[in-house]
Amino acid sequence: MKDKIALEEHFAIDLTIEQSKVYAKPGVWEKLRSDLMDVEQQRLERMEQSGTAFSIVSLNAPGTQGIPDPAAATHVAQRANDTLAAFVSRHPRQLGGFAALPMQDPDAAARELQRCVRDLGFHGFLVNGFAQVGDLDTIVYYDDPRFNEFWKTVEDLGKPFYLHPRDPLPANARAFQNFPWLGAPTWAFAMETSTLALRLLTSGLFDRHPRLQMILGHMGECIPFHIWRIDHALQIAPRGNPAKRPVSAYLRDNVHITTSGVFHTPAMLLTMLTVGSDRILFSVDYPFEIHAEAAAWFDTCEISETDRRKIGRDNARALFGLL
Ligand code: GRE
Ligand code: ZN
Repeated sequence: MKDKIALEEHFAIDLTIEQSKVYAKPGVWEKLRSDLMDVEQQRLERMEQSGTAFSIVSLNAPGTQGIPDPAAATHVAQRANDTLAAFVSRHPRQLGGFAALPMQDPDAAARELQRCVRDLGFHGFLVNGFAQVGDLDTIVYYDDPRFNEFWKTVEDLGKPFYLHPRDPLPANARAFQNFPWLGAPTWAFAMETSTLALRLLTSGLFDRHPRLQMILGHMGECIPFHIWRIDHALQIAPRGNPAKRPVSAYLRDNVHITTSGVFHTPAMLLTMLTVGSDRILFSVDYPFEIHAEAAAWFDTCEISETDRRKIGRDNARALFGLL
């Protein structure tokens, strides 16, 4: 398929690039580093070679969510967004942007989102798991009441947000101690991100703001596989769950799921059977994953050509209002 749209595609700036070093295998950091810093050269060539016509680009993780000082996080977010906007303005037919936001300061985050959408033409924002605020050991989750006005701004702007993984803090990850190979994309990203997505989905956020649209990567971070059990358990024992509807109902109305980093047909079919092909979108997760591998799988996997068009391109066009 020649004209795919991909939307979990990362870049870095000088102020955030070092955050990704821990994720590079020995000997390949220089390559990952240059692939993250490059937006206009190899990235565009690799897109072209594998039939991705358009990428929505976002800052590397944990990005501004890993910068505890609110003023510093705001500064880095603005720098990243201005840098990305310059790339987009030079390649408007191939590149779009998701904003990085200083979630340490909800008012500043709302203002930066408005600037990015209204002035820079961005398609929404990407936020990583949780934000450290004040110091490295203090965490805020986005269901916190301090974000009430922020979420209202997001809904009013009418743009989706991408909830992207980051590793849990070591204090919240004792089961991973001495097993670093189970961290990051192996397992910790999905466990952490699915938990945080379920916090948002059961917090009442989507009852208060029914037009909000959340995007999850990695084939839904295991939630589609587990959705029957989640609904069933909450029905038998709600234990104070404030959400008005079953989680599966929000999954159908408020969630989109991308193929980033999961190039596996059984997982795709399960996700299609669970949420339908209208809510699934192609993505790569470049440069942590490569376009060639994503395309080799997606372009030939055993789904109908109708579904391939929707997932590869048309659903993203509809969600973001692209031409
Ligand atoms: C990502 O941002 O998607 C990512 C990382 C580190 C390792 C793998 C990965 O930040 O997919
Ligand atoms: Zn990613």
